[in-house]
Amino acid sequence: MASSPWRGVIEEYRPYLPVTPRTPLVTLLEGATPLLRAPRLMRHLPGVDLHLKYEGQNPTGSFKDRGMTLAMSKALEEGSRAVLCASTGNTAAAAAAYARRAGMPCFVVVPAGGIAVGKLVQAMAHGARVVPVEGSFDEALRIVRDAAPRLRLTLVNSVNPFRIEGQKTGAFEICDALGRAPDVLAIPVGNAGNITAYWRGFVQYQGAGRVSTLPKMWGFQAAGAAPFVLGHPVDRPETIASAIRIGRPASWDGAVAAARESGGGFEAVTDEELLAARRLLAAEEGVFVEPSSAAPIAGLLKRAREGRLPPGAPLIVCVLTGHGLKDPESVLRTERRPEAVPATPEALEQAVDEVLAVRG
Ligand code: AN7
Repeated sequence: MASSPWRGVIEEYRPYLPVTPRTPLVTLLEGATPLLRAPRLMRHLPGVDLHLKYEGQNPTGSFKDRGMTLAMSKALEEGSRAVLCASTGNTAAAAAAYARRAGMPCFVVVPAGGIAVGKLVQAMAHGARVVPVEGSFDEALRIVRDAAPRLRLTLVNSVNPFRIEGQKTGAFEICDALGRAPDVLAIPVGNAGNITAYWRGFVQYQGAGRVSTLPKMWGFQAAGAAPFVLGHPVDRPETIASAIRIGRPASWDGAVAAARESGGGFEAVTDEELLAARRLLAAEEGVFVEPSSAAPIAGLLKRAREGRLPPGAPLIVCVLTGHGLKDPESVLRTERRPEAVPATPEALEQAVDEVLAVRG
């Protein structure tokens, strides 16, 4: 008998979410993303049983869809006339798509020149009004928090509690797939909503008796935008990973609590380490992510090099937050565009020879 089709995260996890039978459902059937074992990467991580939660497989290509389905459903339930967010790109793409699904106008405020092209075109394609501001994401967030109540727009950043509630379903799916909680959850941290959400999800699942243990929460930041590593906000965050170019995270307390209560912590990785990890992941496992999503991989590789992997064959899950197609330009920093050759079998043969000769 065929298993019943996936109904999206609200229907699948309804008892754990703040919805009622009257809440209208705004969904693109997000969730049910793959949890992939990563045997080739594991060769670089002695003793680790590594799994990848590939959130790039969500409808708009990032984990934001989990939070947006709930935020948009609640906005509709509350009679909202339009939604607003600030974004480094993925929130904007998800808000734009789910707003269309809800039949609502959407306004997104982004740092001018500061978001990846794939995300910008998603927001445009879904008909959002994109407002680039001459400032950082942190300034954009300050502006929308100030303006939302005055303009009577529903704010759908992760300061909206329904965003966090929806995103915690990622933790549920990991536990359901493994039949237990992982020993470590490794996750990129920007505005810190997602690490807050995952921790809440694991704790809630344990409270409901669905799992008996909790993971250590390891948050990874880009070295130039690492307020949690430094212990204070960063005024001019800088990194190639534009998604996590954030200096004043909104969910500061939630992230600090997740790290402290779980016995985890925060670490930084350089842009070079991010790009190298992204490349390794794509080349060895066939999984393509945007630079920020490679942060946990880069962090684990760094710990392996420094002999700081935990003992006891730990089960580690890396949350790969966004699809590689979001940020095609970043690929051209490490890969050369192929040059055209004559349209002859000989030219093709030569190209094949070059590769197979290299491989021996
Ligand atoms: C791919 O879209 O903040 O720590 O405005 O797009 O929950 O902020 C995106 C963040 C990680 C960090 N990976 O998550 C936005 C935005 C990707 C992201 C993060 C983001 P949070």
